[in-house]
Amino acid sequence: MDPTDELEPLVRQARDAFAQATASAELEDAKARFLGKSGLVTQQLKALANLTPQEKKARGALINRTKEAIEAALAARREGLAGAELDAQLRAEALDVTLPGRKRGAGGVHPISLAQERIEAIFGSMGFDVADGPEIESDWYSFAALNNPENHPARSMQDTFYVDLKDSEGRWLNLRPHTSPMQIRYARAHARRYEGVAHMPDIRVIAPGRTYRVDSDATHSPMFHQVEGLWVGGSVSFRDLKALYLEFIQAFFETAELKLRFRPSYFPFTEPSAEIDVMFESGPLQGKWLEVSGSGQVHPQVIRNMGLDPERYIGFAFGSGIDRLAMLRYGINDLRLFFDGDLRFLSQFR
Ligand code: 2NL
Repeated sequence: MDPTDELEPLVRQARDAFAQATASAELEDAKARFLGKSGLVTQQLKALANLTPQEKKARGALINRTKEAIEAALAARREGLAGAELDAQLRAEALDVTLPGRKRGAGGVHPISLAQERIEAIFGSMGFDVADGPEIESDWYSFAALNNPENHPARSMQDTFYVDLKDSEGRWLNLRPHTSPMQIRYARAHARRYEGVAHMPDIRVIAPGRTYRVDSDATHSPMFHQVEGLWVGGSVSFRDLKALYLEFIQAFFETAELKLRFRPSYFPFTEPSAEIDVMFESGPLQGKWLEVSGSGQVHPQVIRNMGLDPERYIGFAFGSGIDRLAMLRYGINDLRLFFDGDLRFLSQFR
């Protein structure tokens, strides 16, 4: 009998066990069963002790060949498994390099800011300066300079936000309830600059920005945006205001198919005063008068508070809500959408 064949089943058994191992750890377990300290091959080697030197030689050689065959099978299986494991890992960690990259979200300009930028550009094109100033104001700029009577309800804490600080006259500072204070500041600086000069250039300015009133519901926000306009000169008239506002509103809404209506009203800082209504002659807002602004001839006392002589200078002013203009222009029906910060809304203006 060929002694080689006697241990052949052991080699086959090892090959089968190695083939069945599907992970490296299982393969090392299988190895231990054959080549380990008390493995089947080692048991064969220990059994040599009972043989004669003659027998030992032949048997030892046979066991060594068997051991080499098993080690070769083990090495082959190790290589096979490592390859399979690498394949599996590469499959699991596969990168699809053809996927589009992750974009950094692009920001956008808020619709109210878009509207304000349009307003600034339109009035800028008509020779108006854009004035910007403090949102925390003194009583004088917010109320007194604008001819507001001492006990006017607008000055009450029910209507105006006050700040826990006082001005130089000991009156509480407020969050400006309109941007008129900035126009007063601008007009006073202008008057001072041209004091004693024979031909003072007209004051043409708009003051857009944040304003504050104690009011909060579907159509009022405690913080809102206003644009006021002021035109003061030696011979400005209501028709200048009418032409200016018509030009502005047509440019803002990008249509000449609209009408303006000046409806008598009252403000402490203008006399006479008028509400400005607009009616679109086409489009989704067609046929309804919509209030878009207050306006009027600047009250002589307010002209005086600008540091100018009301006998020499006449002025016209208006005040419009930017939020309302933006709602009309972009077809927005709820003011609160502007301030919720919902990206589904805001991203539509990117
Ligand atoms: C309104 C009313 C108006 C003005 C604002 C104004 C400013 C100065 C002097 C005189 Cl510095 N007037 N601004 C005039 C009339 C009306 O706004 O309810 N707007 C939404």
